[in-house]
Amino acid sequence: MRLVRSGVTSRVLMLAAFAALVVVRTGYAQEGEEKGKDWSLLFDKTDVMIVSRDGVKLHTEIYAPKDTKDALPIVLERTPYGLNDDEKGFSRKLGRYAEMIPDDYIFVFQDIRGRYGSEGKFVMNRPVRDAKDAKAVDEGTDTYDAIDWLVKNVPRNNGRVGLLGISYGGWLTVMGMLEPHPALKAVSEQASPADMFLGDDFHHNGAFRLSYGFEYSTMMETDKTNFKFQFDRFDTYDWYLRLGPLSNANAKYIHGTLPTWNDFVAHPNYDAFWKAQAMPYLLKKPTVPNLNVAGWWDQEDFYGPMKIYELLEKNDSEHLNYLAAGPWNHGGWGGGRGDSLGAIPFGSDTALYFRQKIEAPWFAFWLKDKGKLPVKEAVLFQTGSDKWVQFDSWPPREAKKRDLYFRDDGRLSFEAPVSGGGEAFDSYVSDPAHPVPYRHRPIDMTYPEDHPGGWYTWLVQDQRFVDHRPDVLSWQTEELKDDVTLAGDVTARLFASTTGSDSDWVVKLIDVYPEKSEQKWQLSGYELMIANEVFRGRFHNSFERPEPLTPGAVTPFTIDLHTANHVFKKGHRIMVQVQSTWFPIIDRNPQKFVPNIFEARETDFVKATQRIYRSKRYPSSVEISIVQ
Ligand code: PG9
Repeated sequence: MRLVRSGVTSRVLMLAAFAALVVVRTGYAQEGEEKGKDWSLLFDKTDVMIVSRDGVKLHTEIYAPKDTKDALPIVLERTPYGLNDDEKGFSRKLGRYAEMIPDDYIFVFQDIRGRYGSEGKFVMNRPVRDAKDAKAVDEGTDTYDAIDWLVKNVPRNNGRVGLLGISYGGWLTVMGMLEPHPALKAVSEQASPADMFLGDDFHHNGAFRLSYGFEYSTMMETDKTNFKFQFDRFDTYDWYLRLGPLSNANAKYIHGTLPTWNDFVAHPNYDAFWKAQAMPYLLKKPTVPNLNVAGWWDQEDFYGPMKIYELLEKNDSEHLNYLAAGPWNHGGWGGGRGDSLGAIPFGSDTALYFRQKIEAPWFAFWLKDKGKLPVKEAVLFQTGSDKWVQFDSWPPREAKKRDLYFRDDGRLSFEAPVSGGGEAFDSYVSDPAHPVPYRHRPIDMTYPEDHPGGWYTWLVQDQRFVDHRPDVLSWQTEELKDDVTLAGDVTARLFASTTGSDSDWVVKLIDVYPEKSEQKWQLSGYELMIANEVFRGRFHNSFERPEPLTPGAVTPFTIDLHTANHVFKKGHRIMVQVQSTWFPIIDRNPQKFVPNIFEARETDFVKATQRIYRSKRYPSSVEISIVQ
C-alpha cells in the first residue's frame, strides 16, 4: 500500500484503519496496544541514552512524526515496565496515544533508572532527595534532566513538554512536577499512589496487601525486567494460606533478597520510611496544570489520585488542578472502549470518550493552544445512571450527609436505633485459618500472562459469593422507593468489639440489583460494591504507634470509604457487609496483638468472636453524601 503523505490527515486515516485492532492489556503497565500496527510508517525513531546529573544513562526512545515541518510539543512518559518494542523496534506504548497522535506530538518514552535499558539502581518509589546534597538524585531530577536534554536536542520541538503516566508512571509524573522544569507545561497524574501505608498498593489503613506486595516486589526486584513468581498451584488463596506466617516468605522463598519485602518487614508502622514517599508531605501549591485521573473500581490506586487532587486543591489559587474519574479498573481508561467492566455495562464507550474528549483536548489546550478546556473542575462518570457529570468542586459542597444505620434482623435504615446499649449487636467468629476470600476462588496470580486474570475485575464481582458465610455480616435496606444519588464521601462508623487483642474490619457498601433486573437478566440480584475499605484495629489511635485492643471492649472505628458518584436506583437496595478477613489481598491479622505482624508465629493466629453493635448507645452506621 502506498501511503498518502499529507501530514495529519494521513495519520488520522491510518489510525482509523487500525482502530479495530485495539486491544487492552490490563495490569501494571496497562495501556492500549494496537496489534499489527506499523508505527514506522508514522514515526521516525531515535534511541538515545540521556545522561542524568550523576552520570547514570537512561534509555530513551524518541518518536517524531514523519511528515510535519512544524515545531511540535513533546509528550514524555517514564516507566519502570519497559518500552515493549514490537518486531520493528517501535514501542507498543504508541498505541496508548492513538487519540493524541492526530494532534501531532513528539512522543518520548524513557526507562527509569535500574529498569530495562537504563543504567543505575532501581529503588521502589525512590524517596525525594536531600536538597542539601547537590549530587543527590531522585525521579524528579531524572525527569528534569530528561526534559532539559530533550528541549535542547530534539529537532523541531517547540519547547513545551507534557508529562503523563499511569500508576507507577503517575507517581513518576508527580515527582516530575514537584520541582518542574520550566518547559513542563502540562501533566496528567493518572492513578498515582499517594500513600503506600494508608491507601494504595502496599497497605490500606495499615493492613498489608499481601498478595500484591509479594508479587509486585518479586516482579520488580528479582531482575531488571517484569519477573513472574512461579507459583506451584493456580489457586493462590491456597498458596498464601499454606505459606503461614509472613516470616516464611523470606525463610522459604525470597531469602532476604528483595529490598521492598525487607522494608515491609522493617517498617510495620507509619514511620518516616513511608512518609518520605507520601504526597501529604510532598505536595504544595500546583504550578503546572495537572489532570488527575482515577477509576471508580481501581484495584490498585484509587486512594492516590483522589488524595493528590484533594491536596493540590487546597492551594489551587491559579486553577491548575483538575479531576477526571470514570467506571474503570486500574488504568482502564488507557486502552480499549470501556463500555463495561466484568459483568457491568456502562451504556457507552467511557474509556474512548475519556481519551478522545477529555485527555487529548486537555493536552492540546495546554501544549498547542488549541480548542477549549474539556473540564471545568471535575468531570466524573456517574455510575448507576451511566452519564458524565461536570462538578464545580469534588466532593460537591451541596451534598448532605445521611447515615445508614445497622439495625436488627439485617436491616439497614436511615432511621437511627432509638434504644439499647451493649446487648444489641450482631456477631461472627473470625478464624484466620479459614479467611474470607477477597474474590471468588480459584484466585489466580495477580498479573497472569497466559489467561485473562481475575485481579482486574474483582472489585465489581458479585458479592453474593460471600454474603451467606457465617463470618460475613450483611444489612440491607428495603427496596428503594426513589433513586438515592450518592456524590462524595462515604464513611463507616463501627462500634465493635473482639475477644482478641487485634482485629481487621472490612466494610463494603453495595448496590443490590432487583431480583428481576430490567437492565440485564444476568444482573438480577447482583451485589455490586460501590465503596469498600479495610482498617487494621491496632492503629485505632495512631498509625505510628499501634496498640492492642482491649478484649471485649466496645471500640469506635471510623473507616474512610473514600468517595463515590453513584445512583442507587429505585427498586434497588443498599447493603453493607462487614467481615474481618479479605484474603490473600490482605494478610491475616493474628487477632492477638504482636509487636510486628511480619514476625508473628503460627501460634499467634487465633480465632476471635466479633461483635458489631447497633443500638442507640452504639449506633454503627455508614454515612453517605446525598445530592438531589
Ligand atoms: N500499582 C502499580 C504500582 C505503582 C507504584 C508502586 C507500586 C506499584 C502500578 O500499576 O504501576
